[in-house]
Formats: sequence, structure tokens, C-alpha cells
Amino acid sequence: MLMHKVTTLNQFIIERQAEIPGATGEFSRLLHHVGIAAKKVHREVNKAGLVDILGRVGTMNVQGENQQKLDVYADTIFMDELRASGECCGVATEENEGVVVFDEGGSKEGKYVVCMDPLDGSSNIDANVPVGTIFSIYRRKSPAGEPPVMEDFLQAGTEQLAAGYVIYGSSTMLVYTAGRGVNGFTLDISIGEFCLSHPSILTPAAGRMYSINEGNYINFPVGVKKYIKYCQEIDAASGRPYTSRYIGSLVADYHRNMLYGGIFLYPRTNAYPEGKLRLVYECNPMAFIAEQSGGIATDGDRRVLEIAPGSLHQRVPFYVGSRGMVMKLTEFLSFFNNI
Ligand code: P6P
Repeated sequence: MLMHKVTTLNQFIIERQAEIPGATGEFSRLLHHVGIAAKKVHREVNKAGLVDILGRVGTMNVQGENQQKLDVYADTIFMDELRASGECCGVATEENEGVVVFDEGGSKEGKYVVCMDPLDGSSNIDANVPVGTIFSIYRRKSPAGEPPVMEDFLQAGTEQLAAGYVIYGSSTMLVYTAGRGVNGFTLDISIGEFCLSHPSILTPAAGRMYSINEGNYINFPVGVKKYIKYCQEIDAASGRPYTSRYIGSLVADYHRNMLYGGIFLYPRTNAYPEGKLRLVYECNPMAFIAEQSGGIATDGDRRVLEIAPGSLHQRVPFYVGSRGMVMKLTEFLSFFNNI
């Protein structure tokens, strides 16, 4: 029986590195360590119900959100692996108010900084709802050998070298882009490797799924309300309305919409007048992946990747997904002059 050729994440990274003139392996090594951390988090997420790692730590993160034990665990695991890579000089995460500087050993010479949400959607974890890790990799702007500075972490999304997410769901997948398309790798636990399962992912230009927390409907901008009603009208081509799908876990909602076609919306609300999702370590990485797979990501007014971050935990309205759907939404937003 012919064995199906399996390409592991590491083989893929090395093959792609060979395509980059002058690539020296540092970036590949960093991505390799991201993959190791993802496998370690997978191990804990997948047995969370069996060990004392469910529930809350009893502390709050910088957002004033209750920290789940797995939040803190994932943050620690990714920090340790990024430090061990020797290629990263510092990390900004949702769980830490400031940036974490790696100033020991080779890390000081690291060319890269990472911005990440180690475990997004973790309030769902106790209910066995899929959660995710989201990451962005930037080349530092400050000189190597010195501690990184805040500006290294507040670069526009267009400066990202790579971005990705890990979705811990019915299977664990790592999806990333380094600016040349989006590829998905599924963890094969029998060999302990992420294996290429979704090469060159492209988001359908048109979709029929919209994802939004309609519990906030009353507070939505008028343009969003009108777009939701548009989605609920009978579509001439199909003779039925669009489908509403909302998991409440960004990575899970985004991943499904990217594969099937759809739009994710998190507008301004009374509770989150600037929007809920964080620009630096949630919206920018997802926007890079969206654009690289043929989609669009906007805050309703601007291309997300072109927004100049003002602060690490800055929030923005976030609309992302199939090109045709996001463009239709922006028509409603501009017509009703609301973002
Ligand atoms: P809401 C999870 O807490 C999260 O940050 C994202 O993963 C998700 O898309 C969003 O918040 C859900 O927010 O207000 O609908 O519960």
C-alpha cells in the first residue's frame, strides 16, 4: 500500500526556508519552538477535565478578567519555549501588563519579538468548547544585544513576518502564514508531529455564515444592525437566509468561517466602546491570515493591518472574513456612517 507522503511542520518550515535567499534558520527555529509549545498546551487542554487544571486561578489579568489555570499554564509554556529558542528577545501577551524581556543568554541577540494570546476563549474551557492560541512574529526594530523596547511590539500589522493560531478542538491544528499563503497542520498524536493537512488555504469569496454575539444587538452601530437584517433576509440565489454561527471563541469562529466562507463581527458595544478584541495580539494576527487567504479584515473604517497601535492592549472593532461579505458590511457601515 502506498504510504501517503506526510509533511511535518518542521519539514515544511525547512523547505520554505530554502526558498528564502540568505535565510539562516533563526526564524525557522523560532517557529519550531512555537510548535513544541503548542504540543505541550495541547496535552494539558486535552486532559483538562482529568487534572486539577480547570477553573480559575483566583487572580485577574491586566484586562481585569479572571485568569483560568490553563491561561497561566499556556502563558508559561509559550514563554519558556520562546526563551529556549534563543531567537526571541521578548514577548507581549494578554496575560502580562508589560512586555516580558528575555535578557539572559542568546535571547538578547534574538532578532524577533512575539505578540500573543496564549489561550484565547479560555472561559469556555470548562465546557469543553474549542479554544486557541494566537501569535504574531515581528523583527525587532531596536538594536540586537539590548533589551527590546515597547516600539518593537507596537508595530503595524503590515510589519508582521508571520502570524498564526493553534485551535485546540476536535483535533489540534496549527495554522500560520509567513506572507506566502496560509497552511494548516493537524497534530498527529501517534507520531507527536503537526502534519500538513490544509495546504494553501483560501477563504471562499462569498459565504453564508455570520458570527456575532446578537445579545449585544441593541447597542450595535446602525450599519451593523442593518447588515444583520440583510443576512436574515431570504437570499434570491439560495431561497434562504444566511446561517448564524457563534461559538464565542475567536479562533474557532474564525477557523470555521475561513474554511467554509463567512464573516465574524465584533462591533463596539456599551461594554466595549472601542470593541472587545485586542489589536496587537488578536486582530492583527487574524487579519494577516485572513488577507493571506484572500479575505478582508477591517475595523469598519480602516484595514486592520494598517492601524498604528497606540498601546499593547488596545481594543478595536473587528470585522473579518470572506471578501464579498466584509465588503457588503462596509457598504452598510459607510451608508449609515457608523463604524
Ligand atoms: P463575547 C473570548 O473571551 C473572546 O476574547 C474571543 O475569543 C471571542 O470571540 C470573544 O471574546 C467573545 O466575546 O462578548 O461574545 O462573549
